[in-house]
Amino acid sequence: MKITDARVIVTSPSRNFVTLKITTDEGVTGLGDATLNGRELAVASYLTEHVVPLLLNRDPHRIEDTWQFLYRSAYWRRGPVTMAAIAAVDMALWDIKGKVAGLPVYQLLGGASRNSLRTYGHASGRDLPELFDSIRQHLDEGYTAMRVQTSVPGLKAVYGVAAQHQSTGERYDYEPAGRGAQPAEEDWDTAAYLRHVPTVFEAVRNEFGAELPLLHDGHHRMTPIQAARLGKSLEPYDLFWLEDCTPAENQDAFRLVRQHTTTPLAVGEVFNTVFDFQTLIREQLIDYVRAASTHFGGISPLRKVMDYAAQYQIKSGFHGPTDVSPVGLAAQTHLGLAIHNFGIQEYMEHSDKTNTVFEQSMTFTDGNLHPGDAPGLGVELNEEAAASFPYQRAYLPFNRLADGTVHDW
Ligand code: GCO
Ligand code: MG
Repeated sequence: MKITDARVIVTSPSRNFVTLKITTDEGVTGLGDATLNGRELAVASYLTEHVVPLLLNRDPHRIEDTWQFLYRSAYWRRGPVTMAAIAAVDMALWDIKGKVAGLPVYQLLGGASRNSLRTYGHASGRDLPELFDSIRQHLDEGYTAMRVQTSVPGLKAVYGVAAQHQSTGERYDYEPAGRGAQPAEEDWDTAAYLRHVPTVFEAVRNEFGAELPLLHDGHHRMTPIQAARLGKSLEPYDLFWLEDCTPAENQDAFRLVRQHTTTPLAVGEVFNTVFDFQTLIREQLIDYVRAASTHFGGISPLRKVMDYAAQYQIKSGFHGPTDVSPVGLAAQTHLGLAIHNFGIQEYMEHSDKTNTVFEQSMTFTDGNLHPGDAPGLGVELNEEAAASFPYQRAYLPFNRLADGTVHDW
C-alpha cells in the first residue's frame, strides 16, 4: 500500500481546526488533528510545504518509521508546531491501519482495559451562585467530576470562566481564543487569587459534599512558592488535582511545590515530548500526565510516555479542551481505553457546528466517553460542511498586572 495523497483542511465551525487527510492507493483515508490554537496556519504550512511531499509514495503501515523519519530528519526537533504536524501524520496512519484491519484503534493498542473513560467537565461562574448553577448543570448532563474555576474579586476577566466570554446566541462552546486582529487583554493579581480560591472550594464542598471529585487549573500563573502555598491551602478540600500550578519549563520547580503539599499535581498540556516529562516522572513530582495527543506528536509517543509513567504509578489526564479537534480527542480516547494507567479524561463538548463537520462514532454516556467501534479512529470529515466555515484569525488572550507588566495567562 502507498500514500497517494495528503491534504490539509482548515475549517472554522465556531473555532479553527487544522486536519490532515491522507489517502492511499487503495482508497483508504485517515485523519489527523494538527490544531494549534491561535497559531493554526503555522502548522498548516509546515505540513503542506514540508511534510506532505515527504509522505507521497510511503507505506502507510510504517507508523513508527514515518514518525522517526519526520522527527529526526527535520534536524530541528520538538516545539508545538513541529510536534502537532507529526501528530497529525501519526494519527492519520493509525486511522488507516485500523480501517485496513477492520478494527477500532484501541484494539490495535492492546484492547480495552476498561468499559469507558471517566471525564471531568468545566464548571465555572463569576460568583458562587453562578458557579453552583454550572456544577448542577454539569451533574445533570452526567458529569461525575468537575473542574472548578471562578472570577476573582477585583479582576475583570479570569481564564476559564465561561460566562465572561459568551457573545453568541448559540450553545456555549468554550473557546478563549477570540476572533479578531488582536488578542484580548485580561488582568491578573496573584495575591487576590490566592486569597479567594480556597474560599470557593470551601463553599463548593459545603454545598456538594465530600465525594464529588474537584479539579482546579492554575494555568501557569504562579511562582513555585505561590503554587506550593495554593496546594497547601487547598488540602482540606481534597482536590483530585491541581493543574499547571507553575510553568514547567523549569521542571525542578515542581520539587519545591511537591515538598510542601500533598494536593495531587497535573501538568503537561503545553508539553511536546517525553523529555518535558523526564524529571517530573522519574522523581515522581506529578500525579497526572496532561499531554494531548495533538501537541505531543500523536498516539505513538503518548503511549510511550504513559508506559514510562506507569512505572511510577502516574496516570493519564489527557488535555481535552475544544481546541483539540474531535480527531485528536478520538485519538487519545482510544489510547485511554487501552492503557492500564488511565486517570481521567478532560471533556468539553464540541459545538453543534463542529459536530456537523466531524462525524463521530464516539459516545458520551453518564459522564463517560467511549470511542466507538468503527474501524480506525471513528471520525470522518464532512468536507462540504468544512468548506462552508473558512478560517478566521483568532488569538488567545493575555494578562497584564495592575502596573502594566505582561503576566502568564
Ligand atoms: C485546559 C486548558 C485550556 C487551554 C487551551 C488553550 O485545561 O483545558 O488550560 O483551556 O487554555 O487549550 O488553547
Ligand atoms: Mg489547563
